[in-house]
Amino acid sequence: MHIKAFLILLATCYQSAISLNAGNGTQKDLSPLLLVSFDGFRADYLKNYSFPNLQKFFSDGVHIEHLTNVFITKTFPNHYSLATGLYAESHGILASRMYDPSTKKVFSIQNDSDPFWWNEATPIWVSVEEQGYKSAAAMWPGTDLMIQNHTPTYFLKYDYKVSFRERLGNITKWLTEDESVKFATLYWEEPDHTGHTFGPENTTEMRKALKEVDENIGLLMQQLNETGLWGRINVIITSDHGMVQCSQDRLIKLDQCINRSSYTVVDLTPVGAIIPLSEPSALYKNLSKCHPHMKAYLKNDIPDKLHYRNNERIQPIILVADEGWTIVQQGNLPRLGDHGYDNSLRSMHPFLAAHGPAFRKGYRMESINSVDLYPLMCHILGISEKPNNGSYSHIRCALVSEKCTDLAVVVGIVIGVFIVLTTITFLFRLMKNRELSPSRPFARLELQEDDDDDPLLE
Ligand SMILES: *[C@@H]1O[C@H](CO)[C@@H](O)[C@H](O)[C@H]1NC(C)=O
Ligand SMILES: *[C@@H]1O[C@H](CO)[C@@H](O)[C@H](O)[C@H]1NC(C)=O
Ligand SMILES: *[C@@H]1O[C@H](CO)[C@@H](O)[C@H](O)[C@H]1NC(C)=O
Ligand SMILES: *[C@@H]1O[C@H](CO)[C@@H](O)[C@H](O)[C@H]1NC(C)=O
Ligand SMILES: CC(=O)N[C@H]1CO[C@H](CO)[C@@H](O)[C@@H]1O
Ligand SMILES: [Zn+2]
Repeated sequence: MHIKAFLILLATCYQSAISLNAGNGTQKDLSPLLLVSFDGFRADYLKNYSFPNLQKFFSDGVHIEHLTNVFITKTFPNHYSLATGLYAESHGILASRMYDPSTKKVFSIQNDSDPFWWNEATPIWVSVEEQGYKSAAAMWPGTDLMIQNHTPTYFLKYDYKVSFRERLGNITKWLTEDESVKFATLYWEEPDHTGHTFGPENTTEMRKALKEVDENIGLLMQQLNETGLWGRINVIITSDHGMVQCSQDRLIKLDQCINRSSYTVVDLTPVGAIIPLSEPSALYKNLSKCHPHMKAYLKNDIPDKLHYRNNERIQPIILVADEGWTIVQQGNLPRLGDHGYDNSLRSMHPFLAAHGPAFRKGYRMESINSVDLYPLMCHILGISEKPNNGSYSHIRCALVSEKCTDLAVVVGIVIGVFIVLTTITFLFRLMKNRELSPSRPFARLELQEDDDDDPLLE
């Protein structure tokens, strides 16, 4: 008994020593974490095209079929949600084009470097730096500018002309040359670019683009292998949003409903951000009956489920086009494929795959919320979470360190046990009935015979 108590005490001390160590920036053997995004990788591309390298990657790791991402389903808001675990209204990067009414500042993805836009949240690379580790980044949105007075220790200035191979080369160099780099992130523009240009229903062009994406994943695995990182690094491959086909006959033309002199456009499609220049109610009334495939909301009436209301930078009127519809003022279709629509649409969802010592092998999950990734990454790195909208419990079963039993297995076992018990009970009753029923009249007699046979009575 004493020995048992001693062992329990020993185990407790050992465990707390581990958890103390995990939070310390000097921990040498903590596995680094690499987060990779292939922009606009719709979840179901995985079902409809071939990805030999990606398949190999998650056959030995984790595959989460689709991520419910955040509204609006655009690149910058969603990359910042992956890095902060926050909805757009809480991290402040609300769209590709923003206007701040109190400072009159304007944000666009070409002019994004003012920390003002980003400082409402703390992305994971900043927490990593504050914890005493180093981080490295190759063009993940927001990593080439100051956020709360930090950039990653190593980063590349955004330049779409830099090849995937070069971005990857820089990342693996930083990871191997400096052991205190514990978090790295890598961004690539495809298949988003091809999806916009040709539309996701152009299977010829998509097949070409997705083949290249898979080759890049192959290159990633190969380089990590050659540098000795493969197997001891945790790698997450994911994306920000999906893509849907647009067309010239699914246009919503604002000029047919409202006068250009009555409003300013901050952002247009598929989510419009409109500032009325006079009384909003008349403008709102015209917009709300403008087109059956477009919804108009006054800021206060934006549905809760979108988590897109509580921020100064959300404009007084928001327009949301239905899946595949495009809002223009007048004129032609700007893009054959687009995203940004309601985040409950399957076509807007990306996927996630993970591989490394922290992850289970050959594990599949149906879905998580994209904001759940942030608490998972904090857990893997042993750094403390900032307040966020994600939930570690949704995704913890992807980790080897968690004791989880597959729900299907549990249900299977329960049903199995139930069937066995029922069968046994049934058989038992049947046998009992067979033995007892015909012999009932003689039961007394048998008992007497038994009594006679009892050696103790002799
Ligand atoms: C970029 O945005 C800032 C405000 O955030 C603004 O002052 C500046 O004029 C903009 N630059 C360009 C080239 O638009
Ligand atoms: C990234 O790698 C290239 C070589 O592929 C090198 O020329 C460049 O200097 C590296 N950039 C940084 C910032 O280290
Ligand atoms: C796909 O795009 C190519 C290049 O624009 C074009 O030639 C081809 O007709 C398109 N295919 C479909 C099915 O739209
Ligand atoms: C999201 O998280 C932030 C930070 O904790 C919190 O302020 C906000 O209320 C949360 N949003 C929702 C909808 O719970
Ligand atoms: C026990 C231990 O390793 N403590 C270290 C934790 O990290 C700080 C610097 O961040 C060191 O000063 C401690 O020695
Ligand atoms: Zn895009």
